[in-house]
Amino acid sequence: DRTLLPYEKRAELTSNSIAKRLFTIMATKKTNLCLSVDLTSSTKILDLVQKVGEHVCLVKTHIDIVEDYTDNFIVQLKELAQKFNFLVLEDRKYADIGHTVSLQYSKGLYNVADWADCVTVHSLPGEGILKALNDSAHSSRGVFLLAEMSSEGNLITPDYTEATVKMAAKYPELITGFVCQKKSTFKDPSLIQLTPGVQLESSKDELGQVYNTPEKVILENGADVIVVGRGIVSAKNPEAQAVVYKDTLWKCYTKRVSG
Ligand code: 5FU
Repeated sequence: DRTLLPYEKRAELTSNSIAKRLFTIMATKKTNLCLSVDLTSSTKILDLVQKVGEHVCLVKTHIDIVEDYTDNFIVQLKELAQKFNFLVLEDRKYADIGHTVSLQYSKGLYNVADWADCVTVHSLPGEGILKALNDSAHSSRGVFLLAEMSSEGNLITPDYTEATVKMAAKYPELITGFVCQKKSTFKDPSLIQLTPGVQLESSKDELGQVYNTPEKVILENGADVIVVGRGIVSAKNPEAQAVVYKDTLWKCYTKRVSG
């Protein structure tokens, strides 16, 4: 059972450098919280990250929703990443043919390859998408492959999930882990389960997002890194709420690994 091993042990098993760093950061900072900073203003993002940086292992961006993007925004975000020791995940969910994805990844306005430690990728187009990223990403980069989604009625089937996990096994140096919802989705303890759709109370939003509790996703469903967006971002006091999430999530993890 991959989920019973502590993060520091799993860090020793990784083939991907970002998975190793992320496991190590979680063990050192004692946090498995990933903040999804889904805000559209760069100053608001930087203000929030300045406040919660010490409590997170990973900051997840959707860079294409930022209305005032500049290269300086990235410089400042990366300075905060250095200062607080967290990694940056651009949740781009690439889903095109390999050639196009290699351009989307390393060209254009955002030049994601330049700054994102890791990115999210759909397996839908087939292996070419991973070949493309393997060729264009340098060695300290990683990919979270989407094996399942949190949203209601999504079209991913068990066969699709299984084929996705098989595809990932061909690119051990590239793959950091899976975006998924279930413990049974994969077995390899060197890979990281990134699970979104988490709030303190189970609920739904009005557009199909489904929320499970920290206890459920960590103790039953095998989540290693837990993505929280609006649970923190929309709170009255995001900083205080980040601490609540961090403590709750870490308690579930320690319970899990202490058997
Ligand atoms: F791959 C996925 C998924 O299956 N569900 C998600 O919710 C990604 N996400 C992202 O996590 C989504 O794009 C948001 O950025 C974030 C969840 O935000 P929330 O505010 O906690 O619902």
